[in-house]
Amino acid sequence: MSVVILDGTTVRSFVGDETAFNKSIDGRFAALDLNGDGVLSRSELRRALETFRLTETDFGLDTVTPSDQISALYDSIFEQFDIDQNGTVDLAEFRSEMKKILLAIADGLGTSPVQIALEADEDGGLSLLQEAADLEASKIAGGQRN
Ligand SMILES: [Ca+2]
Ligand SMILES: [Ca+2]
Repeated sequence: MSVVILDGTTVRSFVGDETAFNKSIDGRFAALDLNGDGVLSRSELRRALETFRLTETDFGLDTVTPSDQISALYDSIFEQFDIDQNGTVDLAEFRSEMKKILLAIADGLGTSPVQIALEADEDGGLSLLQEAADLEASKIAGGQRN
């Protein structure tokens, strides 16, 4: 498990740093676009979500989540991303939704630094929070990134 410590300001400055943010989002999008057609299909996004979250640790070893519940969850996440509801998620939609998610997280965090366990991810955004924390750390460290 990975833990990041950050507050809303850290997240906002990451989202507000358009170069860093878009680079991060674009790289993620390209990695998710397995067939390289420039959009994310339902199955590509699902695969991404399976990578990011919904691992056994999310639910605990004793809990088995019915697969139809997981499918319903994937569908609702996909529909959230697919803003124009044309059945695919393009880069603009992906950027827009990730930005919304991160700003919502920033609002939730406020100004008090908190520890966040990455496995608690509810929306695919926490790996980006890791990058936000790294960006902040790199500024503090004078440009050095780990
Ligand atoms: Ca694709
Ligand atoms: Ca779309």
